[in-house]
Amino acid sequence: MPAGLWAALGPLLWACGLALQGGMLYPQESPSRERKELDGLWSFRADFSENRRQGFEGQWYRTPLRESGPTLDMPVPSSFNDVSQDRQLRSFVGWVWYEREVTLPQRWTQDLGTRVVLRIGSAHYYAIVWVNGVHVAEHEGGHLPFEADISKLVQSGPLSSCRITIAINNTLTPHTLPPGTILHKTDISKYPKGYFVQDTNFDFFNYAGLHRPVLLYTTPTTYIDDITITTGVDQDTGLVDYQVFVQGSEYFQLEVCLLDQEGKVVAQGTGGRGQLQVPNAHLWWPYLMHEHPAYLYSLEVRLTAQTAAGAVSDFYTLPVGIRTVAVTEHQFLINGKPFYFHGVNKHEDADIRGRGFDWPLLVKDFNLLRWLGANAFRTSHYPYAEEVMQLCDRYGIVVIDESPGVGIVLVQSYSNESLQHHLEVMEELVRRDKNHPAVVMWSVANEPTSFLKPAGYYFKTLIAHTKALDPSRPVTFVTNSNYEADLGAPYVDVICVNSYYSWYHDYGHLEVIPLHLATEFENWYRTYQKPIIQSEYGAGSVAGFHQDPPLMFSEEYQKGLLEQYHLVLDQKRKDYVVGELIWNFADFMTDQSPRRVMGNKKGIFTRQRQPKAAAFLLRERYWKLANETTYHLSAVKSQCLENSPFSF
Ligand code: GCB
Repeated sequence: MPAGLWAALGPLLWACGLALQGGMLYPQESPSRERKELDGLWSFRADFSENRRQGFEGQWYRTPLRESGPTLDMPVPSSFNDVSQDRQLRSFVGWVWYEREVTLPQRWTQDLGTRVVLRIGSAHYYAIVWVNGVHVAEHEGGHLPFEADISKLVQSGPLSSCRITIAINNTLTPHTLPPGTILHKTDISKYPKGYFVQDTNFDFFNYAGLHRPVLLYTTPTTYIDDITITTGVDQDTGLVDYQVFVQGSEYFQLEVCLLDQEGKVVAQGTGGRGQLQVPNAHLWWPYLMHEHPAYLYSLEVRLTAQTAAGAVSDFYTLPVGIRTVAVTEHQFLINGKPFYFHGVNKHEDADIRGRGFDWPLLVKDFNLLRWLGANAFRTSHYPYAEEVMQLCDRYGIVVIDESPGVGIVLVQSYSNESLQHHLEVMEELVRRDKNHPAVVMWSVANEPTSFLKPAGYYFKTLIAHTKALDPSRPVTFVTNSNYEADLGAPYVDVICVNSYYSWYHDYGHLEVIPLHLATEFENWYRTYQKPIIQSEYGAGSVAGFHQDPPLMFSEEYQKGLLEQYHLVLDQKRKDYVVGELIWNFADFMTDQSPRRVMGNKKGIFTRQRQPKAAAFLLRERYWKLANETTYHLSAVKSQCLENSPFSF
C-alpha cells in the first residue's frame, strides 16, 4: 500500500487487526510440537563476481553448493566477516550463499497432519531461501525472524533429507533499515574498474550473515498461530486479556489456563479471546524494584480441532508477566510506581562471531548487568535476538525495544518507500515482542535528521501506527537534534536525548558539562512537558590508558565525564528526568575511520567484557539508585547491601 493511503487507512486496519497477518510465536517443544536446530557448520560461498549475480545466473540453489565451486565451512549463528583470514570477505558487499543438508524424522515427511516450518532467526540483510532448489521464502530486514511452511515440499517425496540454501545480501540502500548508500568510485585513474564501497551513517560495523538460530519445527496442520496478551491490574487483581489466533480449521475449541510458578492453576478460560482474573496477583516487577522481581505466570493454551483426519490438538505455553506501564508529564510508571531507568545501551557484538548469537556471551552479559545493578537497556540500534528478550523477562531487565531505524539522514530515506518499509518493520517487531513484559517502550529510530521537513509527517505516521499496533506501550524515538528544530518530538511519549558534551566538542573541558546539560534538559522540558531519558552519554577510553589529570581516551577521563553528567542527572531526576543509559555497555566494532581505534571504545566493559574504571563508578551509582527507588521492600535493600560495592 502506498504510504499516503497507508496514513489514511492504516489506523483502521490496525484497529481491525487486519494488518497483522500471521503470528511469529517463538518455536517451542510441546506435546504437539517438535524442534530441530540447524546450528553448526554450513557450506558457504561469497559471490565475488563483478555484478555479484553469478550465483543466480549459475542457479547455485539447484544443486549442492560444492558442485558449483569451492565452499568454506561457516558457523551458524555467526557473522561471516571475522571468521576467515580473507580481508576481502571481511568487508564483502553483495550476495553470499549458505547451504545445509538436513535429515528429517520420518514422521515429519510422512504424516500429512504435521506441518513443517523453517524458521530463520535473522539473516542480514536481504534473504532468499530455497529448499531442494524450490524457492520458499524471501525476507527484507536483518534483525527479525521469518518462516516458510515447507510441509508440502518435504512430504511430496516423501523425502528423508532436504537441502536448505539461503542467499543473503548485505547491501544497504537509502530505503533499507538501516539505510546506506553504495558509492561507485568511477575515477579509473584511482580505483579499479567497477570499484564500489558501502557507505553508512551509523556507527557500528555492518556485520552480515545468519546471525541467529535457524531451525525446523513442527505443528499440527491446525495450529495456534498467534497469541496476544495485554495485562492490567485492578487493586490486587491481575487482569490478563488474551486473544488466540488459529490457522488450519474453523472448527475448534480453545482452552486457556494460567499457572503460577508453583504450577497451580490461578485462572482459566475458553474461546479465542477473553479476560483472566488473578486474585492477589504477583506482579512482574523490574530487577531491584521488588524482592521477587520478574514474576512470570505460564499461559497454557490448548487447541482441539476437528479435521477430516480426526481430532487434532495443539499446545503452546506462553510466559506472562502481569504489569502496567504508564507515562505522566514527568514520570514513567511501572505498576503505578515511578520507575527510573538506570542502565545501558548495548550492541550485539563480540570478537570473531560479530553479531552472531552466542549463549555464553549472552549469559555473561546478563551477569554483568546484574553485577552493575542495571535495571534496563535499550536495544540500540536494532531488535535483538528473541532469546535476549526472554532473559530480560526472566531477570526483570526492562527494555526499550528499538527498530533498525538508525542512520536515517538522507532526504530519500524519508520517502514513501522508506516509510512503508519502516511501518512493516514495526509490525514485525511488535508482532514478535508484544508479549514480553520486559518491553516497556518502543523506539522507532535513533538520531534521525528529525529537523528535515519530511521528518514531521514521517514520525507522526510511524508513531501513530506503532501506537495503534500496540496501545499498551509508549512510543519514542531517540534524538540528538535541537529541541526547537525537532519535528518528531511532538509525537513521542517520552523524550529520549543523546548528548556527548566534552567529547565531540569542548574536548577536554569536563567543567562545561553541568551547564550544557542542565540548559538542555530545561529547554526540552519547558517545550514539551514530557519525561526525559538521557538515552546516551559517554566517552571513549582505551582500557589500560591512565592519565591524571584526565585526558581524553584515558579511563580517568571517561569516569570524570560520567561524574559531571551525574551531577545534573541527580538534580533533574527529582523533577522530570526518568532515566540514564550509558553509551555503551561494551566496546564494539565499527567501520574503520580515523575517529575509531579498532572500533568504538565508549564501553564501560571492553569488548571481551572486562570492566574499565567507569564500570565500578556506575556500579556504585546504580546500586545506590536502586536503593533509593525500591519500594517498601526490606529484602531488596538487604540484597542491595549484600551486592553493593559499598555500604549505605
Ligand atoms: C551516537 C549514536 C551511537 C554512536 C555514539 C558515538 O549518538 O547513537 O550509535 O556509537 O553516538 O559513540 O558516537
